[in-house]
Amino acid sequence: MNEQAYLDLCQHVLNDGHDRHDRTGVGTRSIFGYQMRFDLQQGFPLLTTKRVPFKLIASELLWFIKGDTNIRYLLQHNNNIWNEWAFKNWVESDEYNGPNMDNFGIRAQQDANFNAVYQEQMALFKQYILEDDTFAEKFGHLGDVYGKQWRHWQSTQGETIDQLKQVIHDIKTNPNSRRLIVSAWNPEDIPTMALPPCHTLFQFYVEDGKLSCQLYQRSGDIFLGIPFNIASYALLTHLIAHECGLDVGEFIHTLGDAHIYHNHFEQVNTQLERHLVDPPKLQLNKDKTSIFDFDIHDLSLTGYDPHPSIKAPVAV
Ligand code: UFP
Repeated sequence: MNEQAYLDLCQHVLNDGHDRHDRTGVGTRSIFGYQMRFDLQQGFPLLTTKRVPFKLIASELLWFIKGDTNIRYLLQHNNNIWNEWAFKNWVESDEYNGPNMDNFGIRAQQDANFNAVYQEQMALFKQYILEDDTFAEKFGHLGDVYGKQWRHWQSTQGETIDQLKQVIHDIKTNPNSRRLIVSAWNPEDIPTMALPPCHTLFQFYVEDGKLSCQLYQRSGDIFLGIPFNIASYALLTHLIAHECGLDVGEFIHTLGDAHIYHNHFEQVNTQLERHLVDPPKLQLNKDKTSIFDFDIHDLSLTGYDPHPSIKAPVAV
């Protein structure tokens, strides 16, 4: 079973990882360099030992594919995963005249009174983004994130490179190529990015009518981040295979610093005690041929009957 590869990673890091300090101050147990393989013919690799929210993963991926970097699309799909980054733009701007929001991330976790005020401001922010075009244009953009690098990489010559379109064209016309690569790691942009890309580079490989994809992820939060990343790239592989008239092969997940945060140990142990169930299956709308035309209603999962979700604090 595909999911066993993920559970083996968890167990390996718990047993053999190094306890280290990290940027967030939480501390992790970590290893360097690891690889998991998921045979996409065996079912869609959304974890079953805890519920993982597929719709959030799908709407975020469609947002990347569109080359969109404004959170408005995500909010229209009830997806709040990038809100804090855009909210920061607003509360640090001259136009913000509400209560002080310095260090809102940490304070909201530690102080219930502050959290209530923060939630109010966040609700207002979301409303403005959704209802006011000028406001959304000003404060909804996240800058140099995945959508920009995949679809609108800026060259020093002032040209825009559409890596995703190019790689799809190359898979169709030159499937044996060893250059089927999309890179989100743009050294020039790193200093101005809130979070330098975790999924840094991916490559495709075509064999026997099947499309495989390998991702190099420089940094992986094993409990919260990696389950999302596996499903996101599995979905991307399905979508591109669909457009190229190929079957799906494997998703190969190669990790740099793979870590479990010290405040996730209990959750990981709970998950490790659970039994695997059959993975779901993915259905794509056959009437759509280009991945750039897909929307959330063109994707569905059947047979997803996981164990309940497990809550854990996000390290910021
Ligand atoms: N992280 C993931 N997957 C992602 C993402 C972030 O695991 O897709 F965006 C985690 C990895 C790490 C933190 O724990 O977020 C990023 O911190 P750093 O930049 O210090 O590696």
